Amino acid sequence: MNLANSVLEGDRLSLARLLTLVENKTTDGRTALDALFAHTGKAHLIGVTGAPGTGKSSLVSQLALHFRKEGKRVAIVAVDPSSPFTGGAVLGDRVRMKDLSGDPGVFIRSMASRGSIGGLAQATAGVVQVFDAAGYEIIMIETVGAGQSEVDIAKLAHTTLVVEAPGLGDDIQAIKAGILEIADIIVINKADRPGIESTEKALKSMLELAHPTQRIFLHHGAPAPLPHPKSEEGEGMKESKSNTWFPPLQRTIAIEGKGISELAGHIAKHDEYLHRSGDWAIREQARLRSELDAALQSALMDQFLERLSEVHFHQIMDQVFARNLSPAEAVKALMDGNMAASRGSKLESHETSKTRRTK
Ligand SMILES: Nc1nc2c(ncn2[C@@H]2O[C@H](COP(=O)(O)OP(=O)(O)O)[C@@H](O)[C@H]2O)c(=O)[nH]1
Ligand SMILES: [Mg+2]
Repeated sequence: MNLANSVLEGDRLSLARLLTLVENKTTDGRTALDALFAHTGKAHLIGVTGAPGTGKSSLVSQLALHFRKEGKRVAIVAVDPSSPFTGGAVLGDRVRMKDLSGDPGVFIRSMASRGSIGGLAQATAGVVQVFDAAGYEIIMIETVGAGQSEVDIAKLAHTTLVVEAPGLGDDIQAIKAGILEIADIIVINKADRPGIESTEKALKSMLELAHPTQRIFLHHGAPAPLPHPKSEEGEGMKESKSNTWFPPLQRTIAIEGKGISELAGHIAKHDEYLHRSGDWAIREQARLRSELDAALQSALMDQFLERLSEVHFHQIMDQVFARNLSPAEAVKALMDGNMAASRGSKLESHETSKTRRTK
């Protein structure tokens, strides 16, 4: 039976099986992804990132409940590269997400952490594509905001929420400027906790510093007019009528479900903004372009290696070790050698590659 088709028909068991195949980067998974590709591009991908303990999982659960009330199907992808096993944190998340279990309109998937961080981002992208094709309108991706891997995963998202909370160390410097740069919406969770005022104040001033220069949308090459970033409490830093988006700040108390519908409102506004400004298409194209580049690079590398004579490669390497050839010269020699090989004896190199493959 065709796995891709049963996923399109809404079969949950097939969906779970395909997610595993895709996560493990199997050939069957790849084939199914190819078949599903034409059905993707509809979902709103929402990244949720921030330090451990800020309340990301609690927020994601609450948002999922909210979107379910709007009748939308919701997929949740939890990514935690810092934990080598699918234990602890993820299990806790699962328990907390119990309100959602049993709802056929919700699918929760934890990414097992294996292989390289780049590999994790790639596997996550595949899993997200499967959910998209399977008709999940909202896909939330929870990542621990710690470094480049999260930034890579955040690039997948149309809308990125950065979650902060008071009391996670008094030092506001701990809030990485880098993570604010990827924020479309800033959530200050645990608004029931002391220190909320100063956390919010610090975030506001960091945002005002960061934004005038960094997030101006260039419309036909000309800078968009700058809206005034400061206004009354609660009304500040929202999107203006122009093609510019200033990340709004939203307070929430995830454990009490407070601020959730306001947060969902900001998400809806960002969605609207992305379409109005043309940013949605720009983000989609940039993402597909980099996917294409990565696939092309690896295909070219495979093709190159297939034609490469191992003996020749080691000879060249030895020359580099002896510092007779620079790495750049070595590459040139290898490329020239391969070109000659493919020109001279296409048949023969085909034979060698065949034998090499069957080994
Ligand atoms: N006081 C308070 N605690 C919260 C709030 N949101 C989450 N928590 C608690 O903070 C802890 C970490 O939450 P979790 O959602 O797992 O955070 P994550 O690590 O960012 O996914 C849990 O014990 C939650 O119950 C909140 O708004 N207020
Ligand atoms: Mg979590």
